[in-house]
Amino acid sequence: MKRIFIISLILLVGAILLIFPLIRDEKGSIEEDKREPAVFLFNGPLAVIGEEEVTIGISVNSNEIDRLQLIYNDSVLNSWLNPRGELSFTYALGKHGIGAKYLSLRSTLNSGKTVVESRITRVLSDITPERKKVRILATVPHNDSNYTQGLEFYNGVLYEGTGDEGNKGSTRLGKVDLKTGMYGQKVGLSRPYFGEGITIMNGVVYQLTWRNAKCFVYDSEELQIQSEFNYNGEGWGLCNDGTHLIMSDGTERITFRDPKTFQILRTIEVYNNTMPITNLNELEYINGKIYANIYLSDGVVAIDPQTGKVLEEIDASELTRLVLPQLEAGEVLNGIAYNETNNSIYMTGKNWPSMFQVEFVKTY
Ligand SMILES: [Ca+2]
Repeated sequence: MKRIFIISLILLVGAILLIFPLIRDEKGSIEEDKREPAVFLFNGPLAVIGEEEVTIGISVNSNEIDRLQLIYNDSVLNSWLNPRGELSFTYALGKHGIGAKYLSLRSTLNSGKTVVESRITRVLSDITPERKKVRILATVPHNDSNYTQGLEFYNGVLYEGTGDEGNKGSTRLGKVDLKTGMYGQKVGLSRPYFGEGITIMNGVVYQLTWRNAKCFVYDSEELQIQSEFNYNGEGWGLCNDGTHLIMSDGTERITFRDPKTFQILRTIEVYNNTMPITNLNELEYINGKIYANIYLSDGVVAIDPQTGKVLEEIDASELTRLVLPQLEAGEVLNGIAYNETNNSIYMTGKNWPSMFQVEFVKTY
């Protein structure tokens, strides 16, 4: 019994001696990693408004830095050689546009090793959006089995594209009779395609799909498929400014694309003066502004196409209230179409029985 006890004791001491250096090593290495050669003096992400100047504080923890660079996305804002102690740099980050960017410290050590410390920075819009609401000018029928994803006029004719609600192969694209709300000429996409936003430009209809990463291209007269494009990510809303296709993907980002190749030409991030506006859905280009339905809300935002700043926030809850008793879950406001031949705006929602001619008026 005594021998067993002694053997156990020896094994225990042996195990402790074996494990202890491992624990010590692990702790030592963690502490070493924590000590970055240079760090920002603010915690968490940084938020700034528009082109206000912000002072960025930096603490240098190492005497071994040959060169320290302050980098904002791809731009080097400042460099220091053999930096010591605390540093600061004052700059208007909004000069590079609004949205989420990376602010980084790149330390190049005397040994040649490079260490990078990054923080997310959000530059918010410096514009307080104008508050507006809808005023109803007329009510017309809408086909309540149309799960509306795209709505746009072309040469005075209303085109509507739908999604495949319930995975039944019910994606449609067609021309709508405003008097009845029903399709005249129409075509369909079979499963697995789930139709999303549509836009019409130079005699061509573009129809996005939700998660199929494919845009179908039809001629606007006969609605025959001519070609298709592939893209990355989800497809939500689509409109055009007469030159470029403008696309949303459910985030706060909007991409401008070449109508001939579907390649991305530029991107904007949509912000108001407090936050990014995500869930951007069906789109419409009206007199130099992009109007976007915000998915699962009664809100529409008007966006500056150059900067991504929100110019107007429009409350369309009056429309939802009028159709609410007949709605099921998910049958939300979605669809803005501008008829430039008579300067009228129409709005509807998914499976809504009505479509409304509206104007946007200031809220006092
Ligand atoms: Ca539209």
